Amino acid sequence: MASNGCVPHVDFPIPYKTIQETNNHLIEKRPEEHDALIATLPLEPFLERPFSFDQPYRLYKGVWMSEINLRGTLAMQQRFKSCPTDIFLASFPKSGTTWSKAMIFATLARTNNSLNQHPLSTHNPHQCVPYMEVEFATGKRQILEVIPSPRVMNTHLPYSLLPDSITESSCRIVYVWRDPKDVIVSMWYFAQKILGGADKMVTFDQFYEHYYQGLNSYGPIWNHVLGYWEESKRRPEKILFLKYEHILQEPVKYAKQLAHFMGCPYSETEENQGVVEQIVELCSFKTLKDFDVNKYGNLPTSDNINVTNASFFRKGEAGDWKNHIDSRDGRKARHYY
Ligand code: PAP
Repeated sequence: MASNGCVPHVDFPIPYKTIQETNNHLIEKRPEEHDALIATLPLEPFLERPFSFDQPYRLYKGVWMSEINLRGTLAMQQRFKSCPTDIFLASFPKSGTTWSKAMIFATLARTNNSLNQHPLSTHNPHQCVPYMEVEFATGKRQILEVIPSPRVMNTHLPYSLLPDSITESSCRIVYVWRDPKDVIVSMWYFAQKILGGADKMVTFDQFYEHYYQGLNSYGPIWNHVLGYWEESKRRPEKILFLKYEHILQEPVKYAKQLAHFMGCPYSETEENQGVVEQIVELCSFKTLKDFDVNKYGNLPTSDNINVTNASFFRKGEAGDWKNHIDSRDGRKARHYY
């Protein structure tokens, strides 16, 4: 261990799945110390939720969260210790998390792995980069501690709920956001895949209305984006604020910006050899979607539901909302501008 408690640097990141499999002995009992507090928090006021999981949603400091994520969040706020070299990917769900996980991981993993036999060809990006709240909620706090530096971790928490150890240290945060209308459409289809069809869901109008009112997991989305945007203006060296639609338009430009921000800029030689383009290609929607692991694999989840790796790859485009929202209710759509 390094003197600051962080595990020393390795030349390339190891997929989190591998670290987890070799450190199962570190799994602890699920944290329960905040359950009494959680039980006092307001419950979701709406009867029909998009997901019919057992977990009710609670309102904590203006943010709606499932009880399990909240349990993880409170444990994380209390116990998480960041390292200066940590890189956090923060995002609202369905804003480009999978893609950004792949890009960050591949940017760091570009020296020792041939891009042809890259871990991303055999691991879903979510198996490479952990989702912090869930890891804390399921007793895997100590596994996060043994990830070699530089650790890459993902959170869906708004800036206001991040542990002080993240906001007050010199570690970096990459934030990706997306047109909220496309976020809603993307989540609508994702939920259908998980639940096994639209007939198990609320109607799209109800689903839309929940988001519109901020009554969704990690919602309201507006506060989420605004919190990171404001902080990125204040501390641009701390937060890289990226937009999904911009990356789609100019992936090479943003891949370079990402590497620079992460402290591992591309060398002139790498640029001349086309390494940036290769990484962009490796992480592209089409390449990732076509890997067998993303066609047939599954992810374990905290809610004991079955999430297929394929469910993270649908269209991968900007503006699909026009096929759903305008045709239903143009008045609502215009509120977003
Ligand atoms: P998560 O927050 O649950 O991990 P996230 O990855 O943010 O989900 O969102 C999934 C969306 O990203 C999907 O959008 P869609 O439903 O509108 O199609 C998915 O298709 C898209 N996506 C996944 N990988 C990529 C990629 N490599 N490039 C572009 N878009 C991608």
